[in-house]
Amino acid sequence: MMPDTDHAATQLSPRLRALAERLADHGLLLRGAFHPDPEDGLAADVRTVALVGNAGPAMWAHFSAARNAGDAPHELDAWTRSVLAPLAEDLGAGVVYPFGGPPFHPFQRWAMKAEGLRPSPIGVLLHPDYGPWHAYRGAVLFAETLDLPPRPARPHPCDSCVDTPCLGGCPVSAFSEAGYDWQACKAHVATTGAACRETGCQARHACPVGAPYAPDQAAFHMAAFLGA
Ligand code: B12
Repeated sequence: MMPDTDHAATQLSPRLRALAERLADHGLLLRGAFHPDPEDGLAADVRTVALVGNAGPAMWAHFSAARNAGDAPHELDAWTRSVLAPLAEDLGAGVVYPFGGPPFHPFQRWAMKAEGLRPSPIGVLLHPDYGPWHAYRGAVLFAETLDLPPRPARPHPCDSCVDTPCLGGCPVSAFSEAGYDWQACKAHVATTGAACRETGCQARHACPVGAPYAPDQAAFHMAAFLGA
């Protein structure tokens, strides 16, 4: 992710700067951008993909103020569409979302291209500042080849992590070399896993990097996970 400074903002191409400014009105972040290859599965006339996401408390504050219970069980997805669709249209761009599948757009692969992040041992991409506490809400698709935002190289925090507390943090050992046993995870969260349900994934909590979501946001995401 780009540092949140005026200096970084002035290094953005005008259209990406306009996007970043409009996103900030809703507590969302321009996470980075890339020029897609055919393997990204997008139409040939898409030349720049700008990833939109959340980290820190800002999105939750905006969403909480605007949320509409009538959109349950997909309130956050509905809010995301209501923000991103008009914004993309104003910029003469398209938009796709991480939800709505299968099939799903490969947002994690795109994030690796846009931001240079790498996965943690538990699958989620680890951000040097936000740790595992961040996510993607959409991708704005431009037909123009825009200059990409600067992407300073930063160390991947997992490279210097010796005892992988995330892997030991899951009460039902859902994460292993064999992958993610989401059925075991979900069964626990739905029944005896009150801590997971109320405060968020305990494996993510065990990671020392980044500040966790507030309990109400974490509980909201875990409820969405149970409904998925
Ligand atoms: C299906 C899905 C799930 C399934 C996973 C099923 C499975 N077999 O692994 C379920 C419903 C279980 C799930 C759960 C969660 N997910 Co999920 N999920 C997705 C979704 C919608 C599609 C993934 C996919 O199939 N992509 C298609 C392939 C082709 O794309 P890809 O980028 O190459 O796929 C990579 C990932 O799938 C990744 N991967 C593999 N195993 C795992 C395991 C986990 C836990 C994660 C997060 C990723 C991951 O490796 C793939 C290869 O690069 C993505 C959104 C998206 N569109 O990508 C979110 C996404 C991967 N999920 C995300 C998150 C945060 C979670 C949760 C942590 C949510 C929560 N509760 O807070 C939970 C994990 C459970 C927990 N203990 O908290 C985030 C990850 C963000 C990040 N920081 O990296 C994403 C990107 C959604 C978003 N809006 O940002 N998820």
